[in-house]
Amino acid sequence: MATAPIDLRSDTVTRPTPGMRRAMAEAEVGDDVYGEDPTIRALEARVAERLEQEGGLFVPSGTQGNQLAIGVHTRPGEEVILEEGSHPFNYENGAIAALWGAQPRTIVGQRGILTPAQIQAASRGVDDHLPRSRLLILENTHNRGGGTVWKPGVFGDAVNAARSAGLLVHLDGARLFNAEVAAGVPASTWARLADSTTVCFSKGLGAPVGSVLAGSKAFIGEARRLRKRLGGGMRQAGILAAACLYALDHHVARLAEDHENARALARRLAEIPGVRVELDRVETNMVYAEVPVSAPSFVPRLRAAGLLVNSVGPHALRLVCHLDVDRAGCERAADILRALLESK
Ligand code: TLP
Repeated sequence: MATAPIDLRSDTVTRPTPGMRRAMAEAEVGDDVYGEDPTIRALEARVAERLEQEGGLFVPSGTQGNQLAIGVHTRPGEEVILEEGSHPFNYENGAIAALWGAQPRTIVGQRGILTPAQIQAASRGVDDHLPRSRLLILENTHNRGGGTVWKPGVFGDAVNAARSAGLLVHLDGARLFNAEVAAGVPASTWARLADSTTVCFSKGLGAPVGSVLAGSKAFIGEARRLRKRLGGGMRQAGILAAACLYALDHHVARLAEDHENARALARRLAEIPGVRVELDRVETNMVYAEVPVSAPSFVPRLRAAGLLVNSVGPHALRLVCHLDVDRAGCERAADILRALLESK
């Protein structure tokens, strides 16, 4: 029997576990557009409490959470400052401009991390010629940065710089629980400093669908209106929220395993002649590796050999560890990659 491929393209590929499926099957549900789904309400309250926010809003995706935040915080023509490799700038299909008419202004960070001086320099003064700088978006962990964790003090300094410049702050915390586990401090350490935060359950936490956008009561009221406009009002979606609640209870602490697996994978890849991995960049569940061949043409060869990864540059691959791949799977992944490179 052929063995199943090892899928390290993303932590979004996880499948719900039997326990999660049972929780989904047993979920109490109602019509959430009427605000009557008790499981969704419970999830929103749990997340809000964990992030030290007044309220939460269940949304289908991290993208929708981020975009609702941008929609509430900005007006057309205003400027959104964000890191050049950030998700909302690169992977949300131009939504900042298309949906809200806001203008992105990017800063090149160090592995996704921005300094107060950079934030200050990117914020504009008041002048009839200039767009109004309105919102700063920070990403934790930073995906393109390597799954980087913002040190709490450094994050605090960035937020202070934003405040001095009169900016609101949104935190894209798609993998905020990875940061929590890696840094050993609660997710609220970062979220309580921001005006809004998105967290995702469909990444390393293993739920099939679902994110929560958190913020003040007034912010959530506005986000709820915009969610309806985007067609994001869901009905008996407690069946999905149940998976997210299950993930909060059972899948947060185990993220440490994914982080250890990523480090082990990175070390093994770094031993392959011609492969370059910055080991100190592996802070959570992601490994970025440079290979001595064309990454886009290497990916289909890896797939044929039973390893799925994404190419993210001419020579760059991204490998993401998650709950569906154990240590042995990660080691096998490195062995497949080595064997193919040696046979080239
Ligand atoms: N990231 C996905 C792809 O879209 C790139 C991945 O495989 O990593 N913020 C961050 C930091 C993300 O990494 C992602 C997903 C999102 C937001 C969007 O979440 P979804 O996919 O739920 O819209």
